[in-house]
Formats: sequence, structure tokens, C-alpha cells
Amino acid sequence: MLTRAIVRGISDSYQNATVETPNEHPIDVDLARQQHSRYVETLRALGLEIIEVPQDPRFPDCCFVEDCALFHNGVALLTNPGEPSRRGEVRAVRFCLEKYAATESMEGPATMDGGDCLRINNQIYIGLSSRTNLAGIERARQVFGPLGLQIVPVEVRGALHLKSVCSYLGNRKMVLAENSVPASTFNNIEIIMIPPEEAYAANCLSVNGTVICSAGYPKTEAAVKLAGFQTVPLSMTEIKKGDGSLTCLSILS
Ligand code: CIR
Repeated sequence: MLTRAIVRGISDSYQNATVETPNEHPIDVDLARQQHSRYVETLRALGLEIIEVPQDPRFPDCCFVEDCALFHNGVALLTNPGEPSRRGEVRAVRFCLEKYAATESMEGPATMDGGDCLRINNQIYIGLSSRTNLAGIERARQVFGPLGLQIVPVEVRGALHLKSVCSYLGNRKMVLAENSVPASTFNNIEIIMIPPEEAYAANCLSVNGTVICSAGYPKTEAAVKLAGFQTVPLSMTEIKKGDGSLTCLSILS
């Protein structure tokens, strides 16, 4: 049962967010803030206590708080984000997490983004990506292995993070974008395939049986409903323009 969400507001400099390919239309920061507020209110309505880390104008990507920590069972591994301009984001997240968790650090050359970490029961699948390297995965193994978690590296190509292409819904069911990582990666899990035209929607956020989906991806929402979950669609257009998606906006515990 999830009880808490750590979130971080949209930076005053969000229009300069790190992006892989420049956007055709610039980010509308006011609209991004409205979308972020609806996200936070949705988490609150689903029963989560909201802890908000203040935004920082020095860090355009700071709303993507998920990348700064891997948190499980009272232990938080603060990451060394793969994108150098984001490393300074971790300090304020650490300061916040210290109130709720035993904190561990990651030092270079190890790098990891929380967006690469997908926990399913006792396994943490970690994307080996342009942001997360083997040393980062090894550091996660040092911290979470002794807690009984198995770390499973997964090669990620053609996507920013592992969770850009898949999400765990609960009840041994997950969504996975077609033609991304092989379905055989995930043991004993029912896979709901997301067609290429809706690949962005493969990142969704499951909160105690309700699945928050990106609005505008009807096939994905229908498939999640058919799998037995209530859905809440949220407009994510301005978050998507910053290469972000639903999970990256929070650290849930
Ligand atoms: C970045 O490139 O780091 C940010 N603009 C987007 C990070 C999205 N994070 C996530 O999906 N976990």
C-alpha cells in the first residue's frame, strides 16, 4: 500500500529542460505547472500524503524527481544522474528523503537515473541506458541485494529510460511498448503490449489499484481497464515536451 509521494515543482527554467530532440513547439511553462498541479491533486485524491520539494530555477529538469533516488522499504539510494546538468538536483531530494529513509549515496563513475528502475515484487529491473551504467547497477545491488531484492539489468536502446517503455500495474500485470525490450525479460508477468503509435503511454503510474494514464492514448487506457484497473487520464503534453512522463514526477512509497 502506497502512502506517500515526493514531488517537485516545475522549475522557472523548465523551458530549457534537457531534450533528446528539439520540440516543434516550445514548452508552455504555465501549462506545465497546471498539468503538474493536476497530477499532484490526483495523487492526493488517491490517498497519498504529498511532500513537495521546492523547485529550483538552477535546474530546468528538477520536476523529474524520480531520477534522483531509488526508494524501497525505508532505504533510499540517492543517484548520480547520468545527465551532468542534473546532478545538483539530488541535494534537495536527499535533504527531504533523510526524514523518511536511511539514505545511501552513489559516486561517479557510477551513474543511474531512477527512471531506469522498475521494481516488481522482489526484483528491480534496471535499464542499462545512456543514463545508467553498469557501475550504477552494481551500486544498487550493493544497497538493495542485502534487503532480499534481486537486481536484473536490462539493455535499453532507442528510449531514454527503461520506464519510458514499460510500467508495472500490479497483480502480476504490466504494460510494455511493442518493439522495445523483449517480453521474455520479465518473469511470470502478464504483458499488455502497447502499439507503437501509443508508445508514450507505456509509462503509466499505478497507485493502489488505480492507474494514472496519459490522456490521448485510448488503446492503452482501454487495455489497462480491460486488465481490471480503474484509470485516471491526465494531460501530459508539456511534461512530454521535457522528455518526461508520469512516473518521473514522483517518488512513491
Ligand atoms: C532528462 O532528459 O533528464 C529530462 N528532461 C527528462 C527526465 C525524465 N525522467 C524520467 O522519465 N524518469
